[in-house]
Amino acid sequence: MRGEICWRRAGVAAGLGFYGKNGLLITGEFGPLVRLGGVLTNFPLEKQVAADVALESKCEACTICLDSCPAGALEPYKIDKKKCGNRVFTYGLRGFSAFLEEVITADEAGRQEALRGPALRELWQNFMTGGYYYCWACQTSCPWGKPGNPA
Ligand code: B12
Ligand code: SF4
Ligand code: SF4
Repeated sequence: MRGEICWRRAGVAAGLGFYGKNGLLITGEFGPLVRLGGVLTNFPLEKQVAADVALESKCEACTICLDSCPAGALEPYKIDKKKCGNRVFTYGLRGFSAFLEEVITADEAGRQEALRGPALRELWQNFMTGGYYYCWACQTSCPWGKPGNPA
C-alpha cells in the first residue's frame, strides 16, 4: 500500500495541478480524472520548478468527495488506506479468495447460488479487463472533473 514514488506529489511539483481534499492530484483540465505515470532517468536534467506550482489547495469549503466516499475513508487531505482498500479491492485478490472459499465450503445449494451470483460476474469482468478497482467515487464526484469546472 505504499509506492516508491508518490506520483501525486510529483504531479503537483511538476505544476500539473493541486492536491485535493480527496488526496488526489487535481488538474485544471480533467480534475482528478487522470492516471499518473512517470519516467525514471539518469539523464543529467536541470532541476526546474514550474512557475505556477499550485501548492495551495483550491478545494475551499467543498466537501463533496468526503461525503461521497462509501467507505467513510476520507478526511480532508487524509485517507484511511485500510478502509479504502477494503472497498476498492472488493473483487481483487481477497474477493477472489473469499469467493473460492465460499464455493469450496458451501453445500450443493450454496455452491449453485454462488456460481450464479453477481460475484463471479464481477470477478470475470475484472479478469477480462485487468481493472479490479471497485470504487471511483472520490474521483467522479469532484466538480473539478466535470464540464464547466471551477478552472
Ligand atoms: C498505494 C496506492 C493506493 C492505496 C493507498 C492510497 C493512498 N492514498 O495512499 C489504495 C489502494 C487505498 C489506493 C486507492 C486509490 N487510488 Co491509489 N495509488 C497508490 C499508489 C500505488 C502509491 C501511493 C503511495 O503510497 N505513495 C507514496 C506514499 C509515501 O504516499 P502517502 O503515504 O500517501 O503520503 C503522501 C501523500 O499524503 C502526499 N501528501 C500529503 N500532503 C500533501 C500535500 C501536497 C501539496 C502534496 C502534493 C502531497 C501531499 O505526500 C505524502 C508523501 O509523498 C499510487 C501510485 C504512485 N506510485 O503514486 C496510486 C494512486 C495515488 N492511486 C490513484 C487512484 C486514482 C486511486 C483510487 C481512486 C482507486 C481507483 N479507482 O483507481 C483510490 C483513491 C484513494 C484516495 N482518495 O487517495 C492514482 C491517483 C491519480 C490522481 N489523480 O491523483 C495514483 C497516482 C495511481 C496512478 N497511476 O495514477 N491507492
Ligand atoms: S476510492 Fe472509494 S473508498 Fe477509496 S477513498 Fe475514494 S471514494 Fe473512498
Ligand atoms: S470534491 Fe471538492 S473537496 Fe473534494 S477534491 Fe474536489 S474540490 Fe476538493
